[in-house]
Amino acid sequence: MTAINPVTDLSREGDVAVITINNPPVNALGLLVREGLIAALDVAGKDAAVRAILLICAGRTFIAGADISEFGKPPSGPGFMETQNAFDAAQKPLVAAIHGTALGGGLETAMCCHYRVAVASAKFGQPEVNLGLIPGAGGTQRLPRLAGVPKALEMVATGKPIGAADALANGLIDEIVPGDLKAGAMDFIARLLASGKGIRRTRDLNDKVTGDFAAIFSFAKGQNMRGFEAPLDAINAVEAATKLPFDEGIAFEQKLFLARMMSAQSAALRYLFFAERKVAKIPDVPDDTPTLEIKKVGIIGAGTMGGGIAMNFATAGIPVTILEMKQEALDHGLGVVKKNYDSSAAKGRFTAEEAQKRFSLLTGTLKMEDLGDCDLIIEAVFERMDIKKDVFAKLDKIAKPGAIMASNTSFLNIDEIAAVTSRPDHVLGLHFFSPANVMKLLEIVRGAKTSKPVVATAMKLAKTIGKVGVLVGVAYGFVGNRMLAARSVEADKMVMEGAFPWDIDKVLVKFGFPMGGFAMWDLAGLDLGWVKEESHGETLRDLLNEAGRKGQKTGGGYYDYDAARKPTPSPVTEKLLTDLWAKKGISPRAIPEQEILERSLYPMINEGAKILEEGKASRASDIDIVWLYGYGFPAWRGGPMFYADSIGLDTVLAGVRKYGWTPSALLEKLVAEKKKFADL
Ligand code: T1G
Repeated sequence: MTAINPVTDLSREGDVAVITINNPPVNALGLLVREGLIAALDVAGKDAAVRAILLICAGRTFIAGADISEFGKPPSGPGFMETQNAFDAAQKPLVAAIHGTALGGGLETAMCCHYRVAVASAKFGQPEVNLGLIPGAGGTQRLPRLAGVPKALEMVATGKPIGAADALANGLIDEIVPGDLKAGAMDFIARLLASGKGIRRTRDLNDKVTGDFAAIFSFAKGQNMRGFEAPLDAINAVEAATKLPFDEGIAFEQKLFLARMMSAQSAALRYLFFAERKVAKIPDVPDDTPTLEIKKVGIIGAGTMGGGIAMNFATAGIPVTILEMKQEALDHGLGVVKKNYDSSAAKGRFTAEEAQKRFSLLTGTLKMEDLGDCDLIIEAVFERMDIKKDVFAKLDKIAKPGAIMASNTSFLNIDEIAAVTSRPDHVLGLHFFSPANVMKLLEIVRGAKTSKPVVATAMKLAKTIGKVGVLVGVAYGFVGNRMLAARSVEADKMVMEGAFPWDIDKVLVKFGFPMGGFAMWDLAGLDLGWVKEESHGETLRDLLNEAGRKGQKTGGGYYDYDAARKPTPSPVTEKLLTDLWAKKGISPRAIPEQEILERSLYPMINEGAKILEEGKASRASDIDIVWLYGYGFPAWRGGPMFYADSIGLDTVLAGVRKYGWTPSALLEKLVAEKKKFADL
């Protein structure tokens, strides 16, 4: 075994040279790896005793992509082009042995080999669009040559990985090896050498990129990308593989890749890639903080939220006891869960057996005592403090010692709830977002007395159930809803100045949100938090509720909805609003789009700055992750705080002052010091 460099070893086993990459944690294709590959290929190529070369990786995965932390820095040493040219120059059969996730530059490196074998659990992807990039190491030219244009388009435009069976079926890999990867690969090489097949450069394979692909490309280009630029560039680069000779196609790819690398959208997405991983780092809770084992979960309330929350744990294989007050409510709640699982199975997301297995982990009860053996109990009852206090006081007497008691409250004070128990150190908030079994965000609300092991347990549990857990402090609405409230107040004001709800939503959708705030209210239900006795027709929302228009669930709210729930501006809402203006003597004015955008985003940013000031979030990028996963903030804009940095905090502060809001002291301080949120 020769150490080519710290991350690259070269050994010879019989007449096979074995290049082993060992660059933890994911064997990223960083400078040392590129240098090591080029050097190892050179040495192996010159060794007369070598008849074939095997590329394999140590650790958890094959090369999982370029080293994202290198991006945005001046290039040094051999780049992706020199590396792939070294592979193309090889005169001996090159075989890649793949396990884990061959992604981005990793899959591109494997495709520079002449053959590829993999274990059945391996995954293959070109996720570059998720970073606002396109494959930049020949992937757009080699992938269609191996897997065909349709599969290549699907992979580069969506960034979604495929499994080994799919890869084999489409010709991306040559064999799935049973058992030990290396042994299987060596056996493949022995058969390859015996067959006399020799080298097979991917660049020379043209069958799958020859033909008429006009229809498939025009369909792919016609998809709504909501202002996100990378997918279209990726599609154009793959199309070049069907129109240009290989080297010209590579040059075309490189031009687009470099442009994307320099783009603001890619900078935002690369920022989010690391931001999402940073949320797990809690300044005063070390990574080695002991955690509690969660073997059984109790849920109080089998409503929409309780049922959805329960599904997260059952899907992760954790048994759940779900408590309701009445049998009818319990049966209904469990029935909804069963329907959800069965419809997912019917859509092929998983098998009917898997659906049944998950559902069988749910046990219904009407007795709170049955939660006595749960390690974690989550309350998901009405959003009223008196009801929650009553539940926690009772739960405190039943939950076993060491059990964690959590509230799914969206707004309320966790410290107040914890105070009615004898163990506030085991109380916190687990704020799921509706639909709880779908939305990835989980706000983990740390009470003043919540212990560090309980915090660490919650953060770890978030990962177990496939959520992005963000630690937040106790404040009305925590982080996401607190900032949403600031936006909603201003939106309601604009409605009372002359804007229709759809005028405001349109601006947010154009900015890149999947839907505007009013459409979101229609989805959640206008009666959420609405109290009939306190409603006097003073606002559009009151009038709509009083007219029974509670949103999608009643077929109409701010918008009218057809059977497919497609929204259209409602003449009923228009009439209610114009009558309200008249009643209040308001002369409606058309509000310019830029003003609507500023009055939608700046209040959120200002509130985010206050949250940071108060220490209710660990860092600005955590706030961006909340908005990405909780509210669909367009990822290619980085999140409200990243966006604020990108347009300049002085611009935001000037807007805050122009519209007469109280500026955050932190925002004023950063502007005075010419700093950004990213500098915190
Ligand atoms: N570069 C640098 N660091 C990376 C990395 C990467 N590509 N991938 C992961 N890490 C770090 C991550 O920050 C974390 O660090 C640790 O590894 C574990 O990651 C030329 C230009 C591979 C599926 O987009 O999807 O190739 O926090 O927590 O959940 O065309 O990481 O421990 O210090 O995510 O098991 C394309 C990105 C790049 C793959 C593993 N490749 N990575 O998931 O662990 S662009 C990607 C992932 C490219 C070419 C283009 C996941 C994973 P720390 P983790 P995981």
